[in-house]
Amino acid sequence: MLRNVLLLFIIFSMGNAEVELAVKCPPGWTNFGVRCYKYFSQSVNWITAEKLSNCANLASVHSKLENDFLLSLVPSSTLAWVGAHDGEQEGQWLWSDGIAYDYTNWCSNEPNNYNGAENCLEISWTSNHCWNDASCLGSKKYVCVTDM
Ligand SMILES: [Ca+2]
Ligand SMILES: [Ca+2]
Repeated sequence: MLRNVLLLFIIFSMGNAEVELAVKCPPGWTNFGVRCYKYFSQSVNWITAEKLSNCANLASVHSKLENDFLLSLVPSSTLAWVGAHDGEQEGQWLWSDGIAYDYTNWCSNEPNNYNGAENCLEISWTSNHCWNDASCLGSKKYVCVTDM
């Protein structure tokens, strides 16, 4: 009996822990998995977005589910920066938050490094809402990620 009560207590405690995790995103940020995300509607170039103090990192994307989640934060027909760039070496894409580059959703014929000068990743391009490499100097809205 005592063992069962203990077990129930442990399960109940774990349940509470999950609830607590889910509400730990800062105000205005949305939880997905174990991280928090926020769409910012001012338009800035990629490096400005990445360095803004209210943006821990531009978001990284690691699954279709996460990609769909990010798109749900961005108004339709709105381009938004996320954190991948190939500025160090052409074609070698990295996420600014250091997490492995293990998923892509490029539009067909992208990334094309147009004019030899497209090193930053924008999402929600074309009606397919896929990825495009764009000039990092362009001003766009952006999505950030932070740990809980
Ligand atoms: Ca490039
Ligand atoms: Ca492109």
